[in-house]
Amino acid sequence: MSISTAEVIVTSPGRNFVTLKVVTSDGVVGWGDATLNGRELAVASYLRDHLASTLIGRDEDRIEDTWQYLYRGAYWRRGPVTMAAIAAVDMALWDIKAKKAGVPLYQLLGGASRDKLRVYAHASGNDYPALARAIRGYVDEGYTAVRIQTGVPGLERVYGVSDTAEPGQRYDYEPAHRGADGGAATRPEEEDWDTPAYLRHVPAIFEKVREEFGPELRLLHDAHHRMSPIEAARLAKSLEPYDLFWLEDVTPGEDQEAFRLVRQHSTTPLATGEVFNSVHDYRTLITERLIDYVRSAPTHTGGVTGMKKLLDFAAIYGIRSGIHGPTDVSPVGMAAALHLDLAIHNFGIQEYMPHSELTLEAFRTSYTFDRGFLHPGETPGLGVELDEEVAARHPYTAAYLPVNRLLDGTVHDW
Ligand code: CS2
Ligand code: MG
Repeated sequence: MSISTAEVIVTSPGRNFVTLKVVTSDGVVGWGDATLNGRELAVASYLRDHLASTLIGRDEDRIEDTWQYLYRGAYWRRGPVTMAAIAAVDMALWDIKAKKAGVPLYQLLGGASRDKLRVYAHASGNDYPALARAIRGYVDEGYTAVRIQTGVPGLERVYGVSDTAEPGQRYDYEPAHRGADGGAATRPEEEDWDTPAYLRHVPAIFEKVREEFGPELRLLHDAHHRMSPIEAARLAKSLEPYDLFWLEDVTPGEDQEAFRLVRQHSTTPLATGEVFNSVHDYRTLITERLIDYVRSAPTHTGGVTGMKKLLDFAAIYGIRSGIHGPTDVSPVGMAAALHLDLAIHNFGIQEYMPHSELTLEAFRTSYTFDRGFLHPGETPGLGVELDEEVAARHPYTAAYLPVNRLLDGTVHDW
């Protein structure tokens, strides 16, 4: 048997997704996610114009060989566009292999290492009362882990903080923005940032959260790469009394050595890697045990095959998974994460930002959520199918993540 067609579908049911549909000569369909937020069409072109024709006629069962062919064989290695394109092919081939075997993908990855997957929710609020309401909503739904993002006095808007953080409306938070009328954006919006104000405010918020919600709730925080190493060290140290599950992306990730300084000053667990795309991005961080959780997603790291390499490498050093699960990873990519989460030994936690109803009308999923835990389900393959008719009704609409500037106008990390 061999691959007959490889088609790229770009659709926007609520937000943009790039999906690869691979069909074999005997009619088995595999789906892959290649969504790269704000750069979707670059990956779609990489797949359509450079990879699709090389897939036709290949043996769909040779997943590792195909991965190496696309990675090693391309000469130009790594990078988010390349690795998202490889990810889509890889996921589709695993989907096909598991469908042919008649088993959910996690069975091919070694079977279940646990019964269910602890997830963390996103709670945010511009002020403490709004934040507390959002946390309470999640606790009432049974969540045992919550990411806390807060507005900062003096800043109009802070990335990751929803304007509508009331229970029931909180899923509205979406990091990429279309144009003012809901049409195509022509350029990213810009947001202000002030590190000293943030560093002063955040510990006080965590003190209140611990006071109100007690010691057991797992608390996480995402610093979104905004600090210098010494500022990051100060934040990690100042949050120690509040016993975080993790502090994420304290400083820009490509400077791996910077984490040494943070580590020297604090025992707050550290997570990073959502913008990484290869195991090599983590070498220093993992071998020197500078972090506690790897944040890559299958969609951005060469699929199931790329993630297995990373997760096994991390496991040797006792480092656990915390796979990136924002709404800009499609339900196909989310399912790939869940099958890996269930199978690996070094699972830590899974990020869960539920997709909108419109997105879930286009992508039919079989993963299930129950009181703070997810399970990938027992449907053969990944367990997600794209309804192409629904997809066709929602064409691509340009949307961008914001750009971040300091109060004096300097472009800043984020
Ligand atoms: C965030 C994301 O989920 C997270 O931890 O950092 O919202 C991230 O900013 C987006 O996925 C960017 O596309
Ligand atoms: Mg993050």
